[in-house]
Amino acid sequence: MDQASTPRIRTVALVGHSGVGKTTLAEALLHRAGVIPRQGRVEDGTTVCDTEPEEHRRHISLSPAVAPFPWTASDGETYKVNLLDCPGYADFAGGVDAALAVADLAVVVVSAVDGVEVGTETVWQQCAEAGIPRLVFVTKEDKPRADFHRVLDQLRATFGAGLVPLELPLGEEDRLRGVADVLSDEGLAYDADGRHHTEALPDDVAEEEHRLHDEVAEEIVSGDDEQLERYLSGEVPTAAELERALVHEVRDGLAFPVLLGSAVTGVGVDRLADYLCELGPSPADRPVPVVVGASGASGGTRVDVVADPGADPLMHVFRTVADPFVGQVSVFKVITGTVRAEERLVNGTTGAEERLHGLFFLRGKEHEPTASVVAGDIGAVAKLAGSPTGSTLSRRGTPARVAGPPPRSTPYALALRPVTQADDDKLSSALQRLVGEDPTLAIDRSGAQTVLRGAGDTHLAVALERLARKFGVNVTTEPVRIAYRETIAAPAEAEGKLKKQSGGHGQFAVVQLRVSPAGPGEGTSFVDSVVGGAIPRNYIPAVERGVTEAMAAGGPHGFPVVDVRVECYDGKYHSVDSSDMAFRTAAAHGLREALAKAGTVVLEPVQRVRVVVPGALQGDVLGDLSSRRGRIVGTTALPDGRHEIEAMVPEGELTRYVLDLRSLTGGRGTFTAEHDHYDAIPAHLLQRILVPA
Ligand SMILES: Nc1nc2c(ncn2[C@@H]2O[C@H](COP(=O)(O)OP(=O)(O)OP(=O)(O)O)[C@@H](O)[C@H]2O)c(=O)[nH]1
Ligand SMILES: [Mg+2]
Repeated sequence: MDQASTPRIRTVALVGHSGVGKTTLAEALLHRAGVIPRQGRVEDGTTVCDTEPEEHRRHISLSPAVAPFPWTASDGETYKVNLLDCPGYADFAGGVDAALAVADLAVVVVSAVDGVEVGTETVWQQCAEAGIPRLVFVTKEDKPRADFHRVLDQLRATFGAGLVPLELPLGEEDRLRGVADVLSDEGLAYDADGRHHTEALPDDVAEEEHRLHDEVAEEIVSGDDEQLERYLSGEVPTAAELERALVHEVRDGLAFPVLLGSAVTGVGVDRLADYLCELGPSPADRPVPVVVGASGASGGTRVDVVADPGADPLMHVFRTVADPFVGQVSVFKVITGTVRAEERLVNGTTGAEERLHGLFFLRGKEHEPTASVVAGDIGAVAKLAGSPTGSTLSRRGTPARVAGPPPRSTPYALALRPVTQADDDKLSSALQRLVGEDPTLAIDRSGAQTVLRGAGDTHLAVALERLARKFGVNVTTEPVRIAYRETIAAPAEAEGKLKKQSGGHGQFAVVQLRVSPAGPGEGTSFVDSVVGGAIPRNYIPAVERGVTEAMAAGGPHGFPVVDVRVECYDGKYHSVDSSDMAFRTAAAHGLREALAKAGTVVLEPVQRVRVVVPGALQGDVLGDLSSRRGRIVGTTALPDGRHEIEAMVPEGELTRYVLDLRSLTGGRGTFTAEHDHYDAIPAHLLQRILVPA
């Protein structure tokens, strides 16, 4: 593929609800642009963008795939379009974040049959938060029950002002044969290979098209002062003039053109490519905020960097792939300057130098070598030593950092059990590489368990399949154990005694302990109130150690002991047979005795949960939280009509909450949860959590 110039690059993220047709649309664009001889199918696992077996098995995309193609648009210019085909499934929303962080335009793909879905709303919100200009492509117009008008109404009802339909369908469902161009008032009929020719508008469309043309023209000129003035003086703007005005409104996020077609029949696909090039911003139109002047993770000054191929190189790694052949591949965007093969650049956070061995362009899993990658373009390089996703590389002495997308929460977790010793030996480095490839995963420890955290059950299932396939590590999973704790509700005293004196070097130690409840969250404390040398000073640390170890080892129910004040107020020793070990052991005995006497209460961790849902679903969510022993703290109406519910819910009731909330709210509910405090677990539930000894 020829080297493109920065102003002619268009980096476009395809986003939308799962199964809406993004990967198929990418395939249709690549085929129409002539970079692939045949159009693959998702069902056959033959598309350019769905490359992994895990994707083929599920017929869904799991991570953002890069697929560039050259396009000569109707303005006669040749562009390079970098498609970023994003996953639609909720668990993989992190992949959308990563793509939106480097895209200059998003195409929100909507099905002409299913209309606006929850995934459509989610990506629209993501684009709005990332400040990304948007087009809408209504696809699947060839399918039964396709209804463009219904979908357009839904789009306007859901997303408000700014939706500008530039096309109307000529026929729909199996009678789809083309589109009416609303700016030029022409009919465009398509033949079998996705090429169109103009024709007069058929009567059944003409009247509506003219009405829509006027509506759209008015909407477009109202966003452009100069055009508005001429329009009000009775001048009719040409299609080209309207398109020119639209360019700015799209770039400023004021207008969202709506196009239509079918990725299977090819109707409208070439027009989409034209509009991506003619209406979409180039990288030079969208300066990138960069923090410069400070090596390391903090400090520095924020500047907006404009993509300039002549400037010093600055590149940002937005994706990392563990490739079976070349090892680790880092996919990057050149923020400014031109990155050349064999260049040496420095990681702005770690200060480490990286040598760029061999650059290439990625298309799905295909690699196309290149000597350089210019400002605004997307390239890839293998074997960077220490620059994971999110890293920024620049010339030595000019450290810089590009802020990546905000980290996502990981509400779903599983504990991993390696199948064999070999698996166990490889586990931790394999997990590091897995997380390196997918930064929306997190590794954690809960007691002795190794825990993998992510967005949901599919996310973790895919991660474990990759762990086995890519890194050769097999594991089984089990639920993450909840970190229960124990404490006492009443004071007690007990003696801890160790006496083994049957000739030779014996062992002797006696401690008198008093335990009393401390306040919630106060932790444990040890007080030495021994007087008169009943226990020599040098043995007191051993007593304290014995007490602390016994509390960590667990109370009568086997859970670590918290919020207890332990006082050692007396004891006995033997000048020969006493030792640190003897007092440690006696102290541990004594503490267990005292806890058993006092009686312990099992505490469960309680999380502060904030759930955001559409108002209509608030009641269901409140009821569900109460059924999880949740205590509602409050509810707040949000400006966008949604409601935030705050509640305290035992952690043990939330292990599958991300999945349950998704099904309860049809995917429209989101939540965050953080540890807040411990609370006594109700007696009737104690049996359920006790691990059989
Ligand atoms: N008839 C018809 N089917 C389509 C069209 N576009 C996609 N499909 C079918 O819709 C299904 C889903 O298509 P995908 O391209 O995988 O959808 P996606 O948006 O990439 O899905 P995710 O990767 O899960 O987000 C496949 O069976 C496609 O064959 C279209 O324009 N017309
Ligand atoms: Mg897909």
